[in-house]
Amino acid sequence: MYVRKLLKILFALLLVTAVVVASCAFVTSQASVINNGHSVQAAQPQKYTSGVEETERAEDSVSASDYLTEYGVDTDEQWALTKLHIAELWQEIAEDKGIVVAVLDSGIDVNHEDLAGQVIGEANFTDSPTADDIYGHGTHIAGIIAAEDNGIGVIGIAPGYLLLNVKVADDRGRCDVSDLARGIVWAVDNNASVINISIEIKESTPELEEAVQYAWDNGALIVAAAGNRCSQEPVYPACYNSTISVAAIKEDEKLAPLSNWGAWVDLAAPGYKIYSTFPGDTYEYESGTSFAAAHVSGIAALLFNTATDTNGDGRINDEVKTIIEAGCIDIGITGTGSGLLDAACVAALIG
Ligand SMILES: [Ca+2]
Ligand SMILES: [Ca+2]
Ligand SMILES: [Ca+2]
Repeated sequence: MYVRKLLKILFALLLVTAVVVASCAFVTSQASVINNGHSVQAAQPQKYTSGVEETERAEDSVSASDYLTEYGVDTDEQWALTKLHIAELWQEIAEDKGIVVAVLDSGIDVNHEDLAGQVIGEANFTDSPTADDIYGHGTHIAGIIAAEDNGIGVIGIAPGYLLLNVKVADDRGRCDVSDLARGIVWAVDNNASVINISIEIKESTPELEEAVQYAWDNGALIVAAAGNRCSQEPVYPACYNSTISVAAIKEDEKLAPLSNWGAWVDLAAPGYKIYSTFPGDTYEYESGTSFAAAHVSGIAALLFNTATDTNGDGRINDEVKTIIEAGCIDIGITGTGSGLLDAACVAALIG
């Protein structure tokens, strides 16, 4: 009798867990899951060392990667920065006015050597006892967006920018949709201009929709992963109108394995074998639309420095969104919206 009761409880617990996972799966993370059998090797931490070799290469010809090398980027590790032509935008936007980016994820290793001092606020909406990143996903996102230009590790799209650590996914990468909604509101109330959400939810809820609307009405821009189900089925919050939904491409400009696509996708960005920060002063490669979204969030953060309220509605998230969606190039992939985001196009639009 006792055993039967115990089994019943166990079964109930399993059921609850399954519901949570199904309602809100984390976009990506473990390479084995997201790469569909294509294994991605985790790299040893590598330090940037400036040297003669890089300088000489920069003088040979003037290409996007040569510009990046001058900025101290290892273009082999960070191929995405070359693909995005990010240096073109860095040249246009020199000043950081203190733009804040919220990372709604599994937490951030706030003591990471390549993110130190950048997290200015944190909140934990999960059952985990800590806002720290045990799972690893959020720290990787944070590094793509804002890792410091400090001669070590990697360089983020918006290097050294201020971050909010908003933990809405637990230490196994699972997220409750209500926690996500509360995290969005918290991020807006704590002055986030950009909100990165690399989480996919199958169905909209009124609470989530309301939170996303609250962000838009208050001048914040949400960038969300299109999801990794290799499907055209919409996911949330990516699918909402005010949100920029991002599919993932590989270096060859083909859709990344498992990346969603569809009429509801706004654009694409690099999201395959992306090298970035990982908890404990380490660095790893990850793949998925999560990381594609992070690149777009970084570019959005840069743009918040220069965009002006041309339509006079009192906020600039609409202008930033318009510039980003116009700053894409067609890569001939159905269901990737405006195409591949290109910082050179973006720079031309604001220059
Ligand atoms: Ca760095
Ligand atoms: Ca959208
Ligand atoms: Ca406006």
